[in-house]
Amino acid sequence: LELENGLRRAIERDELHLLYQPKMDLTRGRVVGAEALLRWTSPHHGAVSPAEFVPIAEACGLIGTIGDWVIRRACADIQTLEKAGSELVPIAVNLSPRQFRRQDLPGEIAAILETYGVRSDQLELELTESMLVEDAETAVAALSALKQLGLRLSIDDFGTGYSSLSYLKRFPIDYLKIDQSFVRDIPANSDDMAITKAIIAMGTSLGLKLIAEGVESEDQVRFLVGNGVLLGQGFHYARPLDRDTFAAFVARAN
Ligand code: G
Ligand code: G
Ligand code: MN
Ligand code: NA
Repeated sequence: LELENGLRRAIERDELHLLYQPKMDLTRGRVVGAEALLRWTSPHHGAVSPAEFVPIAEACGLIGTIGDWVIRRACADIQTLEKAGSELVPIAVNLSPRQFRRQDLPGEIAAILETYGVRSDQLELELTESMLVEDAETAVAALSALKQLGLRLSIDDFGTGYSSLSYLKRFPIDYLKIDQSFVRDIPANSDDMAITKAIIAMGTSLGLKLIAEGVESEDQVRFLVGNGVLLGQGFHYARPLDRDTFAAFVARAN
């Protein structure tokens, strides 16, 4: 409850911010995008992880406000980077389950894009697999509306949510993000390598682009590239960076 009250004031007190983790082309070392990651620095609790406060925000009804703030801030940052003459790459924001279920989400996002003069293909949405499996029919319709806006769509944490293959085929998505739990113990864990290969085979056969999360070593890069994964993100390349440090990273890499 204390966290909940703190969270209620977090936006007006300017305690939220976004960091950007580069998404890399593994073979060329170029930045092809970024994932926006929400951070809350509470004066009472210090740094609180979104893994902890997003579920609280969902439960107490604050997620609408916070989710809107994230999309707004990401678009404002894209506008700032464009004005500064930086090379633009698509920026991905994570959606929470309740945010995704809102009927007016496409309209809301369209209005924000318009406000900041951001093209729809510069914004990407990351949805977790578990958000899509509960009610796959409704998910197909909701995804289609977002896709029609021209947004890029990714399935995050892929491999952890038990998607049925028949639905995966019908989701109008662009990228599968291989969950970092499978990447972490490559090359030591042969089960994880087998699972990763199976995910790659499935994604490829469905015409999806694959991106690996949690890439921390050169060995992992070699395994991934050797098996056809051309994109990745992780501490091997960069931690989540503030906007201007991210822009400097892009300028250096690209
Ligand atoms: O960046 P970090 O490892 O602390 O993220 C922890 C979890 O919080 C991850 O699952 C990530 O997807 C999620 N997360 C980060 N930023 C956001 C956000 O803006 N919205 C939502 N819904 N989840 C986020
Ligand atoms: O659920 P999602 O994939 O959105 O979670 C992203 C989270 O993963 C972020 O909190 C980010 O800080 C974290 N992360 C990003 N790269 C790495 C990495 O290479 N290793 C680890 N352990 N975590 C990472
Ligand atoms: Mn994500
Ligand atoms: Na993930």
